[in-house]
Amino acid sequence: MFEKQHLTLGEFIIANQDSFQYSSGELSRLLNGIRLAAKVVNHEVNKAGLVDIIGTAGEMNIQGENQQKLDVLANEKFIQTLKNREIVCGIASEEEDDFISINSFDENHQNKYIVLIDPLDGSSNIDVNVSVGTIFSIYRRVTPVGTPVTLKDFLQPGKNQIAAGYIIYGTSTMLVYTTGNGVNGFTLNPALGTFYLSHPDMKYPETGKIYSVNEGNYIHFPQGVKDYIKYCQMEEGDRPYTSRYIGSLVSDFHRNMIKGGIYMYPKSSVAQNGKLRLLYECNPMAFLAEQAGGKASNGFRPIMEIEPTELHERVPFFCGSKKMVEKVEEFIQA
Ligand code: AHM
Ligand code: MG
Repeated sequence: MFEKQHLTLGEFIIANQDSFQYSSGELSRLLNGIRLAAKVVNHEVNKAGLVDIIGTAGEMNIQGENQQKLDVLANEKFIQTLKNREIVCGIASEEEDDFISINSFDENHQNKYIVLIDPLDGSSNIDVNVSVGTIFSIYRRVTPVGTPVTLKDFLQPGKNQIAAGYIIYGTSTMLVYTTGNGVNGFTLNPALGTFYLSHPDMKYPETGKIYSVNEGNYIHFPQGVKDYIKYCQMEEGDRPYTSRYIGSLVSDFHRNMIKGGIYMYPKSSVAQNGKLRLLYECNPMAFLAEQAGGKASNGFRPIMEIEPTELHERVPFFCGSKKMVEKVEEFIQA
């Protein structure tokens, strides 16, 4: 047996393969593919300040936002790695208009997993040296194996997720993921290029003292959200809370999971469904949050119960320590 603190990510994946209900080694290969792509992207993100690689690529993505060069690169690296290793039958990316079908005309192609990915989230932070992240989400396809994937395979509710996780390119690079058996975090030793289990069985504190929201949008928020923000700022009991907002979902989520807190991206009078994407951002984070004892909601119902209707759909998002999410729901539903 390995000492827990000395386990590498590769060893951990193998060690846990058998505890996975549908174990066939396929998911392990897929997670190993993500591990490899994460290392490549980490290398690129880290040298961003050194070479002339930052700046916009001059293209707009499907969301109408300026794409940074590193987004494009991260997108390519993840897609390439997953394609080359022939471990998935389909990929959808926040940076691509449509999903990608892999080996769609090969009847012998037995792969049953699809991946949804936000290759580099929080990309407005890249050129100011602030942490960004990759978010991924894995499902089993619902259409028959050996046929081309269809939109139906991608439009599954979050509760169908098999695995989800993120990579945070921060002061250290970490990979945090769940396969439905709790959440484990691995830190990259850059000298060796190896991820080590550093945060076993991560748990959200039941409640916390941090709220994370873009308060610049306050005036546009629904009344319930405004009232909750005022509640956070009120001097009573353990309040006022601390406001912390990086503007990089992975980083804000990671801090709140460790310290206790809530992340909010509400709908507003200028953005009917908020900003975050259900499939690429909210569902994977919701799966991680619930596996860590936290909660994720659109203000009315659990994120993972929402039936998606389109690939790039957006939803209001409230995620964090259980008691805090329940409190904001109370305000929203009042
Ligand atoms: P992106 O996918 O274009 O990077 O946008 C997602 C990011 C999140 O990481 C972050 O929490 C949010 O957008 C910040 O948005 P805002 O600047 O509106 O507060
Ligand atoms: Mg994003």
